[in-house]
Amino acid sequence: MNTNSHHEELQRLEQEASSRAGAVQSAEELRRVESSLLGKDSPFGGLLKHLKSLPPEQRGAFGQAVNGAKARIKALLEERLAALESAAARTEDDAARAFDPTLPGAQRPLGSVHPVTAVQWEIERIFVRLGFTIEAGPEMESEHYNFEALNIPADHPARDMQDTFWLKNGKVLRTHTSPVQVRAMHKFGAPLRTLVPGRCFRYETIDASHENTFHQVEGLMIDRDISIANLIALAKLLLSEVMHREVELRIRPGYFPFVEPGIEIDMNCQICGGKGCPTCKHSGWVEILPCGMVHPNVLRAGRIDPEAWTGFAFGLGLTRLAMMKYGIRDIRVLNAGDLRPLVGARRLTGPIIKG
Ligand code: FA5
Repeated sequence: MNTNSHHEELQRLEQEASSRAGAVQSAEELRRVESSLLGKDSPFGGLLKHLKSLPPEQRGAFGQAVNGAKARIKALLEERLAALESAAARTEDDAARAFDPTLPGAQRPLGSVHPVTAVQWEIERIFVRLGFTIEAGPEMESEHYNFEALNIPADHPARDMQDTFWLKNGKVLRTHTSPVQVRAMHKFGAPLRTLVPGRCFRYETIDASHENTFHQVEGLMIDRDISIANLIALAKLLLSEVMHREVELRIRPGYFPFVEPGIEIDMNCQICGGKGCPTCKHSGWVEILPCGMVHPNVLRAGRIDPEAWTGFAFGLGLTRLAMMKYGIRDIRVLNAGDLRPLVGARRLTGPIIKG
């Protein structure tokens, strides 16, 4: 190659630099172009070798041409870098201007637990604090545990107190959580403190306060010298803690074959404040906590000596308590699968209006 063609090569390099620099879109890409055009392995290396082979009188002019071309390419790349940087700054600026802090934030709907589950967890926390274990039992239950072990033999009229779903295999859908009383006695013996939240089933006519599928929480405490006073104190603590306020209780005699004596603890209706509404059947009171002292026959069925141990049991209407707590007027809402009334449910926080 002669000196003329080397001058052409310099021109070609400048043109290449100009078109490649124009095409790059980032500073990083530009650095790669710079190193391929001006770096160690660039065509300028070959041109410098040629410089050495020239006669001394031509070296000065050719050296100046090479350095001039290099300087122009460098300037061109720097200019392109400045342009890229200011374009990036403009994009950031535009993005910052596009954010309007006065607009309301995006609404992200949050899920929550079902009201019955929320109350169940709250009750579990209270009883775990008091040393109770949490147990579960089968929803498809034997006639033995659902009735016989609870002092309700086949011919006992109390079988009609709870309308039962009988299954083809001779078992029942448990009508209450009480069968787990005897199951827990078999498992743990005495002394015993256990809590059993669970689903129950009854062949009922459905209305605002009756479902065929609902939840109860069974409580059972067996020890030396347990009395009905312990039971009433615990009932008051439980209902007041769940409602986050002092509740009014009404205590009246109740009959259940598996307790003696049996009592019914009612709570003043938190929906109408005791004035009377469809939820409390216009009585101002809601049946919430039937209970009593465990019948000796039930202790015997659980292989516990009734001469040595006494105990109390209760069967809290968990679904009804959740309705009271969240102001849900109709029990059917809880199983209907429509989330809107449940999301709208709020704990009642107003003062209790005495009935
Ligand atoms: C019983 O089920 C007894 N096993 C409770 C018990 C346990 C008594 C231990 C003594 C000792 P009862 O049938 O009353 O009792 O039901 C208990 C509670 O469950 C009621 O007070 C009520 O709050 C709730 N309940 C009963 N039937 C329904 C229903 N169909 N829908 C919603 N809740 C119900």
